[in-house]
Amino acid sequence: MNKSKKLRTLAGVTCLALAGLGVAGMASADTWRYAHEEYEGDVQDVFAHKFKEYIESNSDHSLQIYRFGELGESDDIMEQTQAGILQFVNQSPGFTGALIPEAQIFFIPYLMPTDMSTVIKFFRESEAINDDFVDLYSAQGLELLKMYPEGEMVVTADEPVTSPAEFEGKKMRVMTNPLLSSTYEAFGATPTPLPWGEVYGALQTNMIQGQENPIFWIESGGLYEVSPNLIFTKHGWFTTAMMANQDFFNDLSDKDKKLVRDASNFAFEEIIKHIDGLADKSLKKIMAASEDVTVTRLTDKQIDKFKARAPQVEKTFIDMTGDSGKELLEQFKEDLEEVTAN
Ligand code: 6CS
Repeated sequence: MNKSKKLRTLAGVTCLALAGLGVAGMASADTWRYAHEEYEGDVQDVFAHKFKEYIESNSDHSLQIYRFGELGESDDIMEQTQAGILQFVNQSPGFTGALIPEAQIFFIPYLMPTDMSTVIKFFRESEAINDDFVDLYSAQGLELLKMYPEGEMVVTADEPVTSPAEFEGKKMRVMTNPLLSSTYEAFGATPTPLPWGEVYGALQTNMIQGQENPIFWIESGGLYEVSPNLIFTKHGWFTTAMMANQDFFNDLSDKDKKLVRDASNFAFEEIIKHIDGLADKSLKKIMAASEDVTVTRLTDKQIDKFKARAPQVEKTFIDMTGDSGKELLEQFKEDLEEVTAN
């Protein structure tokens, strides 16, 4: 080997050695995968991108986000997270009933308050949300990072419905959890559980005559085109949950665990700002896009008829979940009393 070649080889070896030292002395920069259930610009997508923004501005890690349909339905992304293929997933309790029956608590009608600031206070402060649910998800290998509200539930149907009697004979799509079926049975309708991907087509072909969702989703998914009568029943809020595969989370350094928790808190605060006024904006867009849309806001008297059916759903929830569900419900109610009292 001539002298200059020897020098070049030596420089190469030194660079490699330094690079090796660098790697040993630094935390590795990983790419984490995160899937959610919605489309570009929807609430879960905004949450995911705020989470990504925080992670990428405060570490060398990066986040790859997958939206609805890119990796399958909600059940598919949950399976992939439990298998460790994905590190993070956003799955709504509406689809988590088979895995965690207690998650169906959000489908007991008229349990949640209707005004947004109380709902947000509840999500921030509730022991049931921030402690009890963490344990329930943990038993399924999942590190629950945040539960957050997306918007008030609004029913859409082929005609304006104002009473349980008017729901009779209507097949209403519900997310795939048995308690939500009980709610719509109690409301007088025929519940039809379907994954999201089948809802628009089923409404279009009149296989079903209605469904429920927050207004932003009725707008973004174009549901008003095929189910134009919007009914404000005030019976609940669409809630969702963001979590990590627990083995992955447990293996993170303390610094990265903190990073992930801080990123979840940051995304939560951003989403609260994002959903403020979103329903009104979305309703305006719907009204501008279609002349067929009707809006029915049930009166207190009309709501009372639906509310009267809630205790039977609460009983079904306890039958389905036993002592664990009963305790959760008690805590939930205690937390609600606290946030409404102050
Ligand atoms: O109704 C559904 O299935 C969907 N609704 C919302 C607001 N988000 C995702 C979910 O799949």
